[in-house]
Amino acid sequence: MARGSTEYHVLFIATLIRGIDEVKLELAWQEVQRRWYRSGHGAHGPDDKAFHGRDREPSDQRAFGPRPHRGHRMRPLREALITEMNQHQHDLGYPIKPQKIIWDLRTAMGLEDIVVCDVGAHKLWMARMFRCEHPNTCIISNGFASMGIAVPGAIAAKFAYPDRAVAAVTGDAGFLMNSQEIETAMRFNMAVVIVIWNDCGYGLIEWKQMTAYGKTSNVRFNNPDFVKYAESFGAKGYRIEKTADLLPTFKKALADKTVSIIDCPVDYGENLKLTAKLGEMVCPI
Ligand SMILES: Cc1ncc(C[n+]2csc(CCOP(=O)(O)OP(=O)(O)O)c2C)c(N)n1
Ligand SMILES: [Mg+2]
Repeated sequence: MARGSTEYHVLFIATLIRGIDEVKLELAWQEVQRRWYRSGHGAHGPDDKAFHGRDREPSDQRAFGPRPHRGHRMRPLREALITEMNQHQHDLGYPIKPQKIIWDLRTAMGLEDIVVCDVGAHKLWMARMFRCEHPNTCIISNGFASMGIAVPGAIAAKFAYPDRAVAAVTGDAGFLMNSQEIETAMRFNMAVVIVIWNDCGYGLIEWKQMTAYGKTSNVRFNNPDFVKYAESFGAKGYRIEKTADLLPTFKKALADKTVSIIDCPVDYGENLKLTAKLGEMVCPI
């Protein structure tokens, strides 16, 4: 099975369950999709024409799942996202904008390196903007969307791909849910970089509360000193005090042969700006 012809989630499962026959896995996945569509569900939902301004794919194509690059239909969307990303290349605002964190991380990491993303506002930004050139290089906790996956997930990814650099991208709350696993990574001498988007809050919940009610409630908290916390495990800790330090810190941490924890203050003022922008946007495809 050619890697490039396969959907991300199929390969994700295939690479996690190593040794499994990938052809069988593809067939099983196609069967799951066939049943899904037959049961009346669909990737696009009933208003597909209204949403995309055109008819759905022929059913035989849908049965085999979406193929994002077929006919270059997604190219305008991809180009729009790249243009958006490029705007923040030199943005030195502090706290750091989500787009700039993603820009610098993407720049510092190799295209075959792996990012495992947690759940929260940072995930929405990563899912929109972290540019992937290879399947399974950005693994995101969707579905039940459990917080706390990024740190143990990054350790698992490093076990599976010891030759690739691996980073966990996580909110401060999600990090604190499973940060004890730093001990595991240290015990196995694993080089993993943990990037904490620090907003001292449940950023996504705050975002939703603002959108729904125009005010927030019980979403703020205090954090420990993440540098000292890292050091207490024997890991390296960095606090980004100015935006210009971000890219060099990513590079340094990715080259380190140990666990590095990067405390990265984030400007979630961008969240509601994104909501407003998306409300005005017309789908480019
Ligand atoms: C285990 C679990 N508990 C609660 C939630 C609901 N939830 C989704 S995002 C979120 C806040 C995440 O905060 P943080 O990790 O700091 O990320 P941020 O949104 O600030 O980027 C919560 C509570 C969840 N998805 N998983
Ligand atoms: Mg947070």
